[in-house]
Amino acid sequence: MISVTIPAYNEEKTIEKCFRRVYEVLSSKGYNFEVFLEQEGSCDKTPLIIERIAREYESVYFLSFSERRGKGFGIKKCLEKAKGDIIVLIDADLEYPPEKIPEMIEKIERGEADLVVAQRIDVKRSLLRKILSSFHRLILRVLFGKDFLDPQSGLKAIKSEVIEKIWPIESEGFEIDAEILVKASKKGFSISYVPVKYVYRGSSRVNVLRDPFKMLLSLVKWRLYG
Ligand SMILES: Nc1nc2c(ncn2[C@@H]2O[C@H](COP(=O)(O)OP(=O)(O)O)[C@@H](O)[C@H]2O)c(=O)[nH]1
Ligand SMILES: [Mg+2]
Repeated sequence: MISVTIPAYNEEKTIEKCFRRVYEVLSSKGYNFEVFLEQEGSCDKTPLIIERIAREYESVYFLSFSERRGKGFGIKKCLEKAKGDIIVLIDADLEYPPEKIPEMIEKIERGEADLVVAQRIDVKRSLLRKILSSFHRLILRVLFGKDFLDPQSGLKAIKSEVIEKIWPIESEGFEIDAEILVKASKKGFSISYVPVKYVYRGSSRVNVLRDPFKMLLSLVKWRLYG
């Protein structure tokens, strides 16, 4: 069983397309799967769309909260309910191709990794985002002695055992991606990467002043206190 979690904030333009592509690719491979569509505080049609989709499909659930708390909060709410042996996290904005998911799942099924990260290649982003993400990767290497090739990637497949062993996850915001990698790696789980073509949509909700600072503080805290 595969559990897919799709956290969203104001994603009315892409959430349905993203869901349909996830659904198509997993159905076509014959997987037994469930999907969690989650949103908080969206002021567009995202809440209505996810509710409608969940009514339409079996094993598709929606989680909706009125106040925005963050991507990490959303993912954790889905993880609390997920029953799968493998958990897939994918952003709702279609920057990552859902068609890559089976290859990632198969790597885990073949025992080649406990956690598979979609590594973005040829990334077209603003210079500031590029600098920030290189800096983030460098800090991770300095603090944890390991090079996580794409720590902020929004597409991952994770053995559920990994989540059980690193639970409770504390991050409410974008720090959740690094938290999962750092804590999984500290517990000795293996991480592997598959290259993906990333389509930058230019509509990031990352606040380039506040979020990198929060991420840095979290990294220092995990280094000091585990
Ligand atoms: N649940 C939830 N999801 C969020 C929030 N902020 C962003 N997201 C979702 O998290 C994913 C990644 O966010 P995005 O802004 O695209 O970040 P980036 O791609 O890393 O620049 C997307 O699916 C967003 O809709 C939030 O506050 N709550
Ligand atoms: Mg994005």
